[in-house]
Amino acid sequence: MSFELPPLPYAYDALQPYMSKETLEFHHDKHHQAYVTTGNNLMKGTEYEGKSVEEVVKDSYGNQPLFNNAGQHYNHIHFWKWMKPNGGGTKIPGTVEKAIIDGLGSIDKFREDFVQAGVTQFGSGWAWLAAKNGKLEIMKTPNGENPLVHGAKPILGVDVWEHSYYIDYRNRRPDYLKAFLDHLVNWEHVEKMLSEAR
Ligand code: MN3
Repeated sequence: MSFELPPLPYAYDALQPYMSKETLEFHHDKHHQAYVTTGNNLMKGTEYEGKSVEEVVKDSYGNQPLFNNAGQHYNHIHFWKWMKPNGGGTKIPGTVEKAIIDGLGSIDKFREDFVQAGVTQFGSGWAWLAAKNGKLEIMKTPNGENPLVHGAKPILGVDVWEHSYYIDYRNRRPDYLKAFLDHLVNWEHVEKMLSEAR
């Protein structure tokens, strides 16, 4: 099975003013497409052909060129679904709210630590809410890495590569992260990832 670029689950201008049409055109059509194309070229004729995206991510850890592209493909498949128009805020499905409180203490603590993880990820990478050993925790990873290679399952992730926010926020990464939590998070996809992690 080769990688395929999934269509965005909403219109390119649907997340404005928090994420612009221009950002999504570059981020989805150029950056995500490049991970798909490069990943497919690197997998051609190898043992990785025929594996699921998750398997390729886990099995290629250490094989950096393929891992970087497979990781980014997996991360972006979910990143598009982790956002929606009129999302975000603290109207969180009950199962997710309970799991966050059990793992992190409170919704406020989750918000604070998630933003902090994104702000302090030096250079390119991701901030995560992930399930590990039956509990939710905050993680951050560099480049295309994700919780799958750290014995955890991603529940919510945010891209902190500059290509995700520089057009709209310039260098203000904290403002981007706050807007993501307040206006963009698709809590229904978070709930789905949580139920699949259990
Ligand atoms: Mn990206």
